[in-house]
Amino acid sequence: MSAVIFHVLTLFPEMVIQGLSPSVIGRAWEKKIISLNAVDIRDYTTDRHRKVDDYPYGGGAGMLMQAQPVYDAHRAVTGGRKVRTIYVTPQGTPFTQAKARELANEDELVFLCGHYEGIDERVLEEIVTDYISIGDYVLTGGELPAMVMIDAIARLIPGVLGNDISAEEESFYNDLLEYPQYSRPEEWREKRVPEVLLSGDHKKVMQWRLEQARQRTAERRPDLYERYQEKQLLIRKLGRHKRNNIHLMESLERGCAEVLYSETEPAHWAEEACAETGNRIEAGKHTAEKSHTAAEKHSMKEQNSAEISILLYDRSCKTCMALAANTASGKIIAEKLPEDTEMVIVSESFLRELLIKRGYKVLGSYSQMLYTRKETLSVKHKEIRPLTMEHFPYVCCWYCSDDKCNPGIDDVYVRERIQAGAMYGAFMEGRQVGFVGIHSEGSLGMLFVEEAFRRQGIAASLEAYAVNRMLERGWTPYGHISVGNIASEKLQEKLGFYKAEKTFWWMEKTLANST
Ligand code: 9D3
Repeated sequence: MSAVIFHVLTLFPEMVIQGLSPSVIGRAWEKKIISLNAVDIRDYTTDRHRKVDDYPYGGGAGMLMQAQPVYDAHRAVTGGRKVRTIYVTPQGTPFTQAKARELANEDELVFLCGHYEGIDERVLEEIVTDYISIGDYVLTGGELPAMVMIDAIARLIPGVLGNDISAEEESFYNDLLEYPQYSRPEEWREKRVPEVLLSGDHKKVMQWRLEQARQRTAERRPDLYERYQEKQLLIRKLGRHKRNNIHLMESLERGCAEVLYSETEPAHWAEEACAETGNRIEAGKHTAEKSHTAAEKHSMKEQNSAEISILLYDRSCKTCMALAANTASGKIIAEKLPEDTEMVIVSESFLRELLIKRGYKVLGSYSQMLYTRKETLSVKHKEIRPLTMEHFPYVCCWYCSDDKCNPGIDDVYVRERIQAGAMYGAFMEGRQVGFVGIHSEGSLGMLFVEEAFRRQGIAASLEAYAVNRMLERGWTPYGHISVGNIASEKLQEKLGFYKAEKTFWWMEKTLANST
């Protein structure tokens, strides 16, 4: 993978370069993980006085940037290719972390910085794909906003910040502001560090921090706090069927998923659905037997088992998780599925069928297993550590080669997981013999041990190690195991995992996309 390129079209190129060079972003540039290209729009003017502005038609204060130099500068950078082009403007949509995540997936970005009172609308129509502002206040130009966005986007690119699970996923209390922190000395200007932090009681410390984070958020960001409370309510409701819903709960808890749809009181729908079938039976007793095929009966049972319908979307890995209490909400969910969704995890057969009609295909069926205890596991095999890119060929050799065995897994994905610090390897006297990983949507998986090194507890150690890493982050470890992979199920059970009653289907968007 080549470096992600940030082009900036501006009248002040040195401002952008000098602003970003001394920072972490500058170091990433040196390491060739990213590349910065500041282009002086003035270099592209055809005016012999190097003029790039003129008066606005219809009158009004100030000057406008002309279309021609902007267009030619853009053309010089893109060579006519379609490249995501962001006009930084006070008239744009506010920049958010979600937007940063979205843009971090691009290989190349162009930022256009305006000056004077703006830019001739015609060139904007030709080249701009996104209009973005950084907030409701007035600056003197678009350079600082472009730098702000580049900083926020670049730090999400694997390798820019270093090799641990990214700062993004690191935070314990997503959706809340950070708790207050203290360092030495214990007492400063008669202010003591809160006693609980000196107690050494890890559990108490966590509780105190969560409470502080809550209070702070409620006080300073009531908007965030309201969303947090709504999510917490959903998590509590999903918790009534924890084994079946842990993937949804964890996505919400870890803050990686947006709620695109939720319906927590569909009980009356389920009743209606039952009443309907009931009526049908009353209306034509002689056809009643025939009208209930095995599939229908199964579907009715499914309809009654979940009292929540929910659609979650993890933008970073373009993965949806859905739970539908009944076919009516199933239809709503199928409709609300974002255009760019690549994977969907479902557990209702009617939802699976709806998705097949929408151009998704089943990758495989899986059992969901979760580890609900808080205690870390003992890791017998000692040589286990996070993988770096030097181990990439090994993982690819054993994991990406077999398409049938590992659907949906490719070397791009493996690279991303390693760089996210989410893969761990087992070694024997320095030689790698296996690995395990945490998937982008949060489940434990990718377990592999070389044939010659099996039956020595290395797989169990790898799993235990990954479980411990997840527990450290305050996560509930869970994983998806191919239905029928008894060996893996047995291993998980031995470690203390429980299996959900439901079966889960992983579905992938097919190229031939029907509507
Ligand atoms: C008189 C109309 N002004 C709009 C409020 C004109 C104007 C003011 C400031 C035009 C450009 C600018 C310079 N600002 C940006 O280019 C800019 C910006 C900002 O000022 N605030 C927040 N986000 C951004 S992104 C680009």
